Amino acid sequence: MAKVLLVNPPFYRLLGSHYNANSLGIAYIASYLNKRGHDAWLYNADYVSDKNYGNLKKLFQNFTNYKNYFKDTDNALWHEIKNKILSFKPDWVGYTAYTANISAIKIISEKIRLMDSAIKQFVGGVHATLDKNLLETLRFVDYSIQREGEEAVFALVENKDPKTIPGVISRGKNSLINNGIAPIIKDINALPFPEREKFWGVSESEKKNIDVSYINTIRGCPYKCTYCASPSHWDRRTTRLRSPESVIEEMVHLKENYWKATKFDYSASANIGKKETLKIEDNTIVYFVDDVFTIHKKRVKKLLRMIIDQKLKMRWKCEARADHLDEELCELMAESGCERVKLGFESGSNRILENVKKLETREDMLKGATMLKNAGVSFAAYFIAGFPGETDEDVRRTIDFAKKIEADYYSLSILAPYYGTELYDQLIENGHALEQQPWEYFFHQSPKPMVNDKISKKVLQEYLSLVELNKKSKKGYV
Ligand code: B12
Repeated sequence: MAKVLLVNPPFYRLLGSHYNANSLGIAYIASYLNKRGHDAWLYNADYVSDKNYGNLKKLFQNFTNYKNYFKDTDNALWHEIKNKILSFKPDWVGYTAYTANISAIKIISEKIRLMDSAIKQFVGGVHATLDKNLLETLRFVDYSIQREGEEAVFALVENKDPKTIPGVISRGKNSLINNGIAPIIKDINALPFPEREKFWGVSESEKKNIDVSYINTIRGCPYKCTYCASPSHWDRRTTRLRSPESVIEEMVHLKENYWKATKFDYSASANIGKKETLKIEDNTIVYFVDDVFTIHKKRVKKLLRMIIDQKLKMRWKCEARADHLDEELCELMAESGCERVKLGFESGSNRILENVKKLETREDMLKGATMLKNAGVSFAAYFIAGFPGETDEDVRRTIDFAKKIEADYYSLSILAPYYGTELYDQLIENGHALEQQPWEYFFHQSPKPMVNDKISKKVLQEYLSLVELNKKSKKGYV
């Protein structure tokens, strides 16, 4: 039996906040191992036992402090994380990696190797899938795993030869050995539900601070928006959907085992400010973390009908596209307990929407938002400014559109061209030296546009000030 610790690196903590949810990627791997006789735990280095969070504005302002953590590799925070990992006495440590996490993983994995060279370390997740040379950056990490981690990690901890395990990149004598992308897990209904118990470094009473209500029902996304890493992280052609029956089974499991025991009175989120600003009763809300929950209309309607018929009475939220909505779907959403739909509008300018291959127009989006409103479903609007070639005129269209839709919550980002996106590759081709930027800069709370100097400060400020509209919101952040 191998002792395995799967780590979510710190991110929001470095920005002066924290994030207390269960990371599903590593939670899936942990349960897969535990079902097969290993002892796998989750360690969220972004967890803090505190119910007050930074608000979004503060996250923007804390960028300087954030950068300093990476310069000060001897900071107490890094030692705290190293000590937590060592106290588990792991045989294996695995890190989940978005692009923004790579520098943190570098610091932590080096400290672990210096303290105990017998511990084997691996990395997986989005950035590990997309950056085939990641082990050259992470010199103290032994293996990098591409795409789905369950089967590859199981084979690794069973001590199979890494050079023969599909999906694994290992070190050869003179170069890296890439064993290619593994075949997909065809039946994702058959996977065990993600681990929701074994949280390392938190007491039993603190466990109720962890939001375990995230559910993943789809692996992949068939769209090809140029700013999103999903099309290359997951193969667009192999998007897999769990059956409504399997999703219902997980919801019932969640309700019976977790919601009965605890009434959460907090949110897991980094940017809500004080608990009081969370204008909802509690946090027992299922979060469907799929890229686009509504991809398959017939399936999603069936699922919502089952939630209604079985009287689950579980509130839920999801991410969706406005052009998937129709009146029937919106009504089913309302009736089945939808607390919020998160809509990625991105821009109010059709020119920009076309450039980024959103395959939706401002008019489609307005139609979808109106249908949600008519059905009484609350929605959050997600926007991005700072696309290459975007002008003041485009941003003004976004501002105008944002006001028109009267969303219940606004999230306003500035574009970070994520590694692995079509946009990132286009920008490199056009001579942007993005590869010279530190990995930790690739997130959308950066204070100024990374790849656009055309938008005036005034208009950008006007765009960011849309956040003030949230003060009027009846429900606030959900
Ligand atoms: C839910 C979500 C969030 C949530 C929750 C994150 C969390 N801690 O759980 C929130 C809202 C907090 C969030 C925040 C951010 N997110 Co986010 N998020 C997602 C989303 C929509 C789903 C992730 C998920 O749970 N998927 C379901 C599970 C089952 O899949 P999975 O995580 O990919 O895991 C599988 C494999 O990747 C692999 N794997 C994953 N981890 C590991 C680890 C090991 C060791 C191994 C071997 C394998 C492995 O095996 C897993 C099972 O097969 C994805 C989009 C997507 N489809 O992936 C974006 C996504 C991952 N996020 C993204 C980004 C950029 C961010 C932020 C930086 C945004 C920001 N604030 O600026 C932050 C960073 C947070 C952090 N902790 O560092 C990008 C990453 C792109 C990139 N190149 O970095 C994505 C791909 C979205 C996009 N549009 O491109 N995110």
